[in-house]
Amino acid sequence: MAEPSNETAAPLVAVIMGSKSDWETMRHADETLSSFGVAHECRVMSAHRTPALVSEYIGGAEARGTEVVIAAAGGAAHLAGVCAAHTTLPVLGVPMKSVLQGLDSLLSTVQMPGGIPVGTLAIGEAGAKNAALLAIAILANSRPELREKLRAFRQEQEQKILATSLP
Ligand code: RP5
Repeated sequence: MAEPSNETAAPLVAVIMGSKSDWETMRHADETLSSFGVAHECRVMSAHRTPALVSEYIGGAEARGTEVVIAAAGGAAHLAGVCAAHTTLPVLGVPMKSVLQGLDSLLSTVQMPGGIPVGTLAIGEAGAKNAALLAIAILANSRPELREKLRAFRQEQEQKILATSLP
């Protein structure tokens, strides 16, 4: 299994997860960001096991040049909400599969009271991939080259469907 990567200085996207056990899912966010050439870093930190680290890391993210935070957690998944409490950067939450198939993670992540938003993606791998794509779409608002890459990626998907034939 690949290890969580620490890609570059000044990452545009911070990808954090509550446990190393989330990496097998969150590597899909890492791979998607890498495939678009987006500087990012992946770290393990936990809202309840390392609360001071989360506060310090997310509290300083904007000053380091980070523009989007992706936070993944499972179970009583408060990591994305805690991140959102510490920054006004956009925070994208990815609910991890769990003993309750991720429904607990989904509800814990998505049900933020009005005022402190978390943009919540699908449970598991699809959410990890889409969180990265949504982060790229946010960055693309001020980076035309990323917008072009997103258009090309959509066209690839379109072509795959158009080329599909059934037996
Ligand atoms: C959460 O608890 C983590 O995000 C992970 O999804 C879940 C289980 O963590 P481990 O017991 O595998 O460390 O905090």
